[in-house]
Amino acid sequence: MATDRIETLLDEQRRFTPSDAFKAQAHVRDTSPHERARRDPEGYWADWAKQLEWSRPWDRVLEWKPPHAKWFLGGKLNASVNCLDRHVRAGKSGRVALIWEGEPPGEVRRITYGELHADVNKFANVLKGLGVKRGDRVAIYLPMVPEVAVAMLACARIGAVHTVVFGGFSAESLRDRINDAGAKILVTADGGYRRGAIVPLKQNVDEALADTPSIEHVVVLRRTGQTVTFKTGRDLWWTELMARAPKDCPPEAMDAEDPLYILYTSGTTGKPKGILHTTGGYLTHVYATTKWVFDLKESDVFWCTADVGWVTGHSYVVYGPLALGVTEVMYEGAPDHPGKDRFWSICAKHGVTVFYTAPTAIRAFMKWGTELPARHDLSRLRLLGTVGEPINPEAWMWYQEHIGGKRCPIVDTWWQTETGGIMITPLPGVTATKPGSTTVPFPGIEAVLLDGEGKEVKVGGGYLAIPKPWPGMLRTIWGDDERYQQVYWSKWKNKYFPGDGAKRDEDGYFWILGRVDDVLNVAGHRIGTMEVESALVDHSAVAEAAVVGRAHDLKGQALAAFVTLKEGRQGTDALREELKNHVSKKIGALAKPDDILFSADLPKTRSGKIMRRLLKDIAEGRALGDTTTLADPAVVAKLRDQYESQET
Ligand code: 7RM
Repeated sequence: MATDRIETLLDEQRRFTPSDAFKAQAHVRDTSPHERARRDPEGYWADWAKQLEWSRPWDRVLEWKPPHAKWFLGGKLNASVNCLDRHVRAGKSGRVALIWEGEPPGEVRRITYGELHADVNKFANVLKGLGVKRGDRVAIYLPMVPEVAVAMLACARIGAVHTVVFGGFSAESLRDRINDAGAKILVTADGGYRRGAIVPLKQNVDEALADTPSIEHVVVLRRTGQTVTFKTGRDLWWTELMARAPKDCPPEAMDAEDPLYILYTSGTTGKPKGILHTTGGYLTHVYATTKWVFDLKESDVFWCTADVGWVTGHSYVVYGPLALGVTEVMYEGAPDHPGKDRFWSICAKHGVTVFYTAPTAIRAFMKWGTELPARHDLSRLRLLGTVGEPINPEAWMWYQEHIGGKRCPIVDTWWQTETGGIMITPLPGVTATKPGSTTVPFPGIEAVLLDGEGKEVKVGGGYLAIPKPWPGMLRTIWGDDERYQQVYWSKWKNKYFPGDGAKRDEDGYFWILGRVDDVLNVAGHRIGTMEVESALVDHSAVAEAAVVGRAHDLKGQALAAFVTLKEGRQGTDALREELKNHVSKKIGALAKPDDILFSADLPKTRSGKIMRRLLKDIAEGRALGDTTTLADPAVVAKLRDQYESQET
């Protein structure tokens, strides 16, 4: 405890100020935008919105009827026009939008804004030809290939709402998302490459589609060339449809508040939430943050390593960078394929200048050693970013030294699927950074810390809260506005509750501590404990299950599952494997528990609540040395009694 405290104090004192050289070229060099935004937040956001192209101007910037906000009311625009047409019209059609690297080494495609524009127009016509209309939902289950951006922007062009499902999710997860969204079309591929192996996307699709009444057609992209089964009438090849599609597709004029996409994210129940984002405010928010947080210019090569299946891929691979018209890298595969220096070889080869990744990746790079980045020329890098989970100061320092060559500022950006865009972050030419702190809110965003009673904490620990609406905020949970109100807006009056705990230091800097609800963050991926528990009890041997997060060096958190078995079932190693695979099949490999602990009973409070703190202590080796003794009900009972007096 005492050393923790000392380290904290040291962290708070260790500061890095942007160099004069960085400052001199930065978009933002002083705190005047923070002040301007505080004085007139609506005018400030309207100035950002004016940098986009609208086919009709808005009548009003903001309508706030808590907990529902509308931004840029009456305004009309199209996201694909903002990401493509206006750059083409500005004479930038020859500019490279995507430098794509396939996982198999040597495979590179350079796609210009002009080419992307042409493909998006054609694919928009493909979708129209399949009967997709404004407001219809289209599910996308693709690997990290340029076509994923084409499919998303084609939806945006015709006013269809996309819902991208991460390729690592299982058939059942895909089915549930398709059904919740009521998607009419599914866009997928024969397979995708991952660590040299093939992810059988189409096979998962066939399994999922046994029970998805809303799906009318499946568009299949040929990526791996493996043989797949085709259902005549339902399944169609991407290339064949594209070859026949008309070239031009006039964009739909969308209302600023028309839905752009639904993205599912884990919550505290077993059922993922369909986060709904709309058009005008979202695009304004991601445009502004892409420009200022990543300080992007024409000369930059940006690389955000996130998969498009997550919100980071939506906002900082597709909509933000393309709205800004920059050149960016998109990489299909794993960071350690074929070698553990793949990311650095990509950075060197394409001259990446701004690089954005997750702490879990940085910790893996640390483990793999400094020799790997040292082998490559990373001198073009000028700015680094991180997102997804708290970064430990040690990893921050390593990133700064071994990737950034001590010359690159680091932007540690806090935000969520729900917030749409970055919320708390340094501005790289302005903000002094402290390793482990996300620093201060982006101009135009407010954030506070509240205690259990909802009183503001100026310095110290508390719950993070966002007291004012912001342009990129989620508008609702698809099909369940009551849940939207309950999850995010019922803790305090008219303040958004993100579910994170944080502390604030004397300088007003935020240090995000992590989730305070039953949501875990495993390797930067959000997983609900309930989802994993439901998957476990779905197995015929399991009577009851409780899942907790335990500290993990690389992943931040790992999943520990406590399982009680039905009468007559034995807790064997074989069953342990079977249960892990069962979860993988139900949800996806990302939710596979790291540990399965068989327990005679699950310790519960008198009111029947599972004692998660006790389970966490057991999983982390504090409460019980030898976990096998959990098979003895007397041990569980004793632990429960010891802990119950401490639980609140
Ligand atoms: C973008 C994204 C959101 C949750 C959020 C936090 C955690 C994200 C940071 C962070 C500490 C950060 N969306 N989180 N960024 N924690 N520092 N810079 O990750 O919806 O998938 O996850 O991730 O707990 O609530 S997400």
